[in-house]
Amino acid sequence: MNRIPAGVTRMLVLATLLAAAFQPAIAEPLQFADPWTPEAPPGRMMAGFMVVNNPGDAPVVLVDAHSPLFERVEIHTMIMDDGVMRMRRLEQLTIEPGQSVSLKPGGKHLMLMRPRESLTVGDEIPLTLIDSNDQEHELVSIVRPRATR
Ligand SMILES: [Cu+2]
Repeated sequence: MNRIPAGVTRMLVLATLLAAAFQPAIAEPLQFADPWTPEAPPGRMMAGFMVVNNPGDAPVVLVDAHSPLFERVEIHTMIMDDGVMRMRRLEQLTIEPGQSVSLKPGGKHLMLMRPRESLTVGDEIPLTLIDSNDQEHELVSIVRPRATR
């Protein structure tokens, strides 16, 4: 019968507790409701719309995005400039804990630039959003007819 000395058991428990304490804080993954992309003529840039929810208890700061189907993906917002709405790149998009941010036509959006292939209604666009902790958040946006929303 093998018996583990009490001292060893205590050390194992301590090691386990220490390992847990020094785990880097991993934010809960973001949730994406209804990601969609309006159809666009071939070769044109496209947009990504959705509601991003942060179910965790720490803010998530999105800093970058990419997709295998586009050469470049940026996070954009709309600003009023001399009476004209213009798009501007956002370096950071913060989703506060327990909160949602809507990416929608006329507002914040993902800008899907320089498509690598033609996409039509029903196609799926894999997207990866990267936060300030280098964590990746995956989603799939569905191409829909432009007029339905
Ligand atoms: Cu844009």
